Amino acid sequence: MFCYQCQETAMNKGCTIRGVCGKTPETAKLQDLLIYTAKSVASYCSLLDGKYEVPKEAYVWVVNSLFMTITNANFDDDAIIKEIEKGQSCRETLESKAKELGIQVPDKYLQNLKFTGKENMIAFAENVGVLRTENEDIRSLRELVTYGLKGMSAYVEHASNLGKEDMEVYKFMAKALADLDDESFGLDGLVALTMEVGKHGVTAMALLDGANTGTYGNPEATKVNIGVRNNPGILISGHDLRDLEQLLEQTKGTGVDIYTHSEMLPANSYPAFKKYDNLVGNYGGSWWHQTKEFISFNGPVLFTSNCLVPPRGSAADYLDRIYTTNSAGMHGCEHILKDAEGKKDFSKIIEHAKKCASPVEIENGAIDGGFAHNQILAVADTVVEAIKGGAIKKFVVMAGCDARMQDRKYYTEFAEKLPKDTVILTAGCAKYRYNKLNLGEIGGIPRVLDAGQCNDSYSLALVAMKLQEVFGLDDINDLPIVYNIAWYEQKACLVLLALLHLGVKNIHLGPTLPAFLSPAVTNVLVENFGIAGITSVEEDMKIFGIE
Ligand code: FS2
Ligand code: SF4
Repeated sequence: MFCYQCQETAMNKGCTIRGVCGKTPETAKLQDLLIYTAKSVASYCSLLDGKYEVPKEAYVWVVNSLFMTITNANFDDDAIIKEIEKGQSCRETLESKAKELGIQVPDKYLQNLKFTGKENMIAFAENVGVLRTENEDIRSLRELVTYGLKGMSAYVEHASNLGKEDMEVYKFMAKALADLDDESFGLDGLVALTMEVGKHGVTAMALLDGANTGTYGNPEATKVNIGVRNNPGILISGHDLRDLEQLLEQTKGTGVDIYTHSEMLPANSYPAFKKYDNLVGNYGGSWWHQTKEFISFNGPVLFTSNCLVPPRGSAADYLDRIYTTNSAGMHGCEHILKDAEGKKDFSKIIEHAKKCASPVEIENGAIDGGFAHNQILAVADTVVEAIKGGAIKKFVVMAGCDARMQDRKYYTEFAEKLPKDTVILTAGCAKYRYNKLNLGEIGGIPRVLDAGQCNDSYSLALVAMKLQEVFGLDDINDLPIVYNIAWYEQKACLVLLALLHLGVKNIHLGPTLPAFLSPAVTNVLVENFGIAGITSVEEDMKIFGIE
């Protein structure tokens, strides 16, 4: 196996024996084959576009396959094999259509290639992984594009679950995948494709934002309870709001409480969810604490997307309490499918919860949430006055992901040491490094403004663009905003490319720069966009001009 798609990759080079995330070599290779199959289906979608109305299901399959390979989404070999088989039959249908229309199919579209059985799949996958590309710079850009597309798949799939789709985004994703391994695409072509991913990333982010806020209202400033009640509970993790809605509806009046976990925390700030008495609040910290926190939670946990950690040792005892849906999967855990209308039956989880003890309290109090674009813009006058009057000197975007590495303590220390006239803008699970520190307020505005999930990073871009307009600035980089982003998985890659597309420069990325960036590609990012890593808290404060 070879995988270097996330920040925790072994030795910051690549996982070759087993994933640090827990991915086995078999799972890694099956995921490589799934990506390869996705490229093949995407190539047919692209080839037929304009000549035949490709069924939307083909694009949806491509999106879901990409999503299944995101870090910590799916560890279930059987589910991945099923998806590969689905892709093969999808490709066969498209292939016959191409033949029927007399369209010449180039070799790279792999006519008649079919794999049967796990062993054959794994054997074939040896040739189609990351290392298939010899030139390290071409490989670096191909993977950067792939990870950006994986990130985009998450946005697009959650939006689609709420009935919002954009065919142009689907078609772009298919075309980008189809072009990716084209030998005629040199470095310049791949750099241009990378930028295109950022451009469509902004569209995908806006699509999901519209889907979430259009369905559930605009998040509003909320104190989110982090304590527990004395009823059995279900913990819902991941990012899918439609699943949360269905779970809240189905648990109404059953005596079973619902708690959000990790990236589902921001759901507590949506008006549509606040009306449910059975939504108690948020339980625990960011995703990687789950192997401890799921034990004390006592009840079942529903994963609606990443980030899932395969439990080991005594933690494995709770495996029978894990349920998955959408792209998430884990061998030995029940996976819940939707019907044709997108409805899911969670009765089994609810019955399971009734037999479990109530959660053990691990903390109490409340944390601030709900500062997505609408809420921030509602207090824009106060914010602008605070900037003009000098009460707010700088905004520090500390969005992104959290993960296990010790050196992520940097972000807690950075937040603690920020002067009192700075405000942190955040989104994603990176906030768990500092959202319980009580950093205070400036004129009634919390010093940590949480826009929501990593999927809500779009809010931060909107706020920056609004401030640029209010202050009449030509360049978004003239705002008193600096970017100190923590990354872990592939959605962060998409957010980065989207910010670059919007013209944001000098983004600092940590705790380490991606292993998949070759020195030459890193140079392109440094020279054109001022991308940098992190050093020490003190040094970086100086670099950011924070005193
Ligand atoms: Fe955090 Fe994990 Fe949100 Fe990422 S919960 S690192 O994949 O999706 O951000
Ligand atoms: Fe390694 Fe990350 Fe890939 Fe898992 S997702 S195998 S930890 S690089």
